[in-house]
Amino acid sequence: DLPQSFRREHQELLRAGITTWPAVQAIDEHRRILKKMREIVIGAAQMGPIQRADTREAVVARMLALLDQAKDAGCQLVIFPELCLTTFFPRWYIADQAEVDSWFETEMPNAATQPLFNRARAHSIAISIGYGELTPDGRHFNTQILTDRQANIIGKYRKIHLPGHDECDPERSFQHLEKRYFAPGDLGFPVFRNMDAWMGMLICNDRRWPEAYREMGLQGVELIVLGYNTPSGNSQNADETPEMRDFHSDLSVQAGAYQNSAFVVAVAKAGNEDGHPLNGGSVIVSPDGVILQKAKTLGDELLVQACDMDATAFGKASVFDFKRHRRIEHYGRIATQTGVIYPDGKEG
Ligand code: CDT
Repeated sequence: DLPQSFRREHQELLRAGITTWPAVQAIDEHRRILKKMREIVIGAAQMGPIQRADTREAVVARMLALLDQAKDAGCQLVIFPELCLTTFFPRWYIADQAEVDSWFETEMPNAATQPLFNRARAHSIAISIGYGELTPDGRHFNTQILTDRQANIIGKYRKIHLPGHDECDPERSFQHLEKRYFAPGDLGFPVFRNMDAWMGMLICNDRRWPEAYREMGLQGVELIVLGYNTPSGNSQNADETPEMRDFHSDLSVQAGAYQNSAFVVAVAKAGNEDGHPLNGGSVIVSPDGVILQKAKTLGDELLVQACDMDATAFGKASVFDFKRHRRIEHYGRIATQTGVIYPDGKEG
């Protein structure tokens, strides 16, 4: 009752003159390991809306249900959205700092999230979750963490590109006060060894910046995971449709994946939060920039895809072989200039 593929390979080896059974067996096992070892079954756990009044415990119960579903689907790694334990609070102007702080976590795991870590360990599923981080010295970050399959936190990323504004803006149809509530991340764009692959994280608006992907591409990243909360409308341009915003999200993620020959998994918090709609459209994208899976709903929805990390190798060795093709002598502005300066010296 050997599988067909095994029999076929066995026959090929025999034809090649390798006739002793232990040798055939060893070679076959070696091939099996080489072929399979770097496949990771990934779950993108899109989450539906979280209302302002929802407790973290209620949210974690939903995340546990997604984890159970992921276990049944054979997932080994599950990614949850940005700020996945609470509503997207930066849409509110909150004057009272104690109230602001109530949207943040002072430790991870904590009482509310410990069941998530316990379930992930029991299922042998690595997880990535986003949350507001309040450090012991009083700093606030928009943070994403990554665990191994034993639920140990092996990586942390703090969002670097913070969109929006830092003062209440009555001209806007709703607020986006990330610049008020968070400090820019101070950890750079680290890449971590996890599950025999190189993994990195981004958070929401970061996905629109090619520099963010390239920083990790230059560290050999093979899988980038990110969560997002993207309002369905533009608070300063009523003509921008949800479809256009979905297009921009896909465009950015597909380009980042292709140009760095890495898988990218982008996971939304979606749906209507207290009257404020968020786009869905979570995706799993291949190193060729192709969308392999895309969410169909605005609710809790699990996308599942087996991703072979070895599929990142070809692009990295050919068109995006950075060592051979990049011309850093011409990239000076990228790291030394933020805004536009026209050739005549005027600033944009
Ligand atoms: N969460 C987040 O970063 N959202 C932004 C909204 C941009 S509009 C201020 C995003 O890039 O999707």
